Amino acid sequence: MMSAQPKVAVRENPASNAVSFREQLADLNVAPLWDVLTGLVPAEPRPKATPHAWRWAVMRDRLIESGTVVSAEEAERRVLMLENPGLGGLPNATDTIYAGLQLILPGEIARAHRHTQSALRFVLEGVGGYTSVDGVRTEMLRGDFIVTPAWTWHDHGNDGAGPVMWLDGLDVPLVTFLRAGFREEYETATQFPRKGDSDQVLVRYADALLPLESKDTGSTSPIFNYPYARTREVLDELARNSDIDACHGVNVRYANPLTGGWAMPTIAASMRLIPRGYTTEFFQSVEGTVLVGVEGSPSVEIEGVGSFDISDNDVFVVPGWSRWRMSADASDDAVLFVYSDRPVYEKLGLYREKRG
Ligand code: GTQ
Repeated sequence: MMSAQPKVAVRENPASNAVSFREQLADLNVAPLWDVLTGLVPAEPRPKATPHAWRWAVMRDRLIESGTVVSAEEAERRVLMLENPGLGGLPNATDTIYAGLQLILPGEIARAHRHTQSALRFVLEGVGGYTSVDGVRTEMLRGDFIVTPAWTWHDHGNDGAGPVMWLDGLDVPLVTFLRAGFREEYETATQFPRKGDSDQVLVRYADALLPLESKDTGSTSPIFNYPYARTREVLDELARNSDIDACHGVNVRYANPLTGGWAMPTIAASMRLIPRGYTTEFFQSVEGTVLVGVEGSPSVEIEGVGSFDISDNDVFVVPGWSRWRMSADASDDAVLFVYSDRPVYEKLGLYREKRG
């Protein structure tokens, strides 16, 4: 849209009147690009997030304590958000991804709602937890990767005897940036009627048995629980029988069986096995990455920063465009869960990586 304003030729004259000129501009809600050009259009990305580890040994106690501070019913979702120290109090773990630790106690229900943000759950601890997605229920066991697609009804509960805790990964910062957030409450705390169990979903889609007339290429995988027991078995098999990826170790990515693409439209998730004594090559990519320790004693080295030892259920953030590599100590294979918003970059033609 062209404005009807006359075009004024502005000649910069810093010596005499640059300050007042800037003041005039500010009054007009405009600003000179030449002050900020190299920041606005940088030579390479400069994420604000810093490398950071949230230690399970510390976080677990605080999460359990949160159970005495607020009930799941009061909180709707009892979550401690992981705020990257480089981001000045934003509820983001990387510059562009949200992560939180959620607790649900025996007998509690986190009531049903839906929102346009997509969520993943990576289960850290506990037995008896479940989540329902559009009426289909799945149990939550440690290491399971669970998807809550955008705008699907979901409630969580705990039929067990102890606390259940997991990591939430959401595309909240992206949806906030795009001003595309919507949320609705379900009429009741849990969803009725129940429409079956995730096992049936898994059997059908994981065995590539699709309806004859299905044209569904849903942007989110119809499989919404990828159980750790199966993932671990596949990693073991790959470790025995295939070449290791120099940067990613033995790896599997969680795929949408309808498309072969990522399981979620905005988030890429994968599991890595680093054989004992192995160190990967350096890897660098634009997106920030969240890692969770699952087994063994991996460490992550970020070039120019240092090495971080990762214990079980520690959550670690590698900022975008860092050069980083993983290693496993000499005594145990290490397993790490990894997620990022790589699909967003890919879809926009912004994805870049460097190996080695
Ligand atoms: O479980 O639905 O960490 O709506 C943040 C927002 C979890 C959830 C979060 C949510 C949820």
